[in-house]
Amino acid sequence: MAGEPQADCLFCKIVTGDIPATIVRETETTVAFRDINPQAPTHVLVIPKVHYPDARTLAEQAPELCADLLREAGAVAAEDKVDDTGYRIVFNTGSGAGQTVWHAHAHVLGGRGFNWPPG
Ligand code: DGP
Repeated sequence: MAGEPQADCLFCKIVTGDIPATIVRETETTVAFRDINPQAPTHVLVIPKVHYPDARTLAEQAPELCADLLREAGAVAAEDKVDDTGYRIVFNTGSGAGQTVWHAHAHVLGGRGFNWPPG
């Protein structure tokens, strides 16, 4: 259920520290950590501490938390010094779009060039 910790959720376990991660920032409501399979020199995932299965549910049920995620994405980019050159924030939403972990997360990618349209 949205908002409730999920026993079988990988990212809930990163929030609790049961699964280790390279955490780069933490706030009262969010955690940011490096992706295990980076696709760019900067590839950080920003997640809400509370479980929501995807970006749409998060935006609909907790819009202020959704804004926290976007604010933190910018802070990560600034800390990694990729904000001047530009960075990409990606929410894969649904398996057809590549979502594999069902705990809402923003990918923050930077430090290289990007193509449009994305693959
Ligand atoms: P997505 O495919 O959009 O659901 O993104 C999930 C991302 O999570 C993917 O880029 C790889 C990353 N990931 C999966 N398992 C782990 C893990 O155990 N630790 C970390 N740091 N990242 C993980």
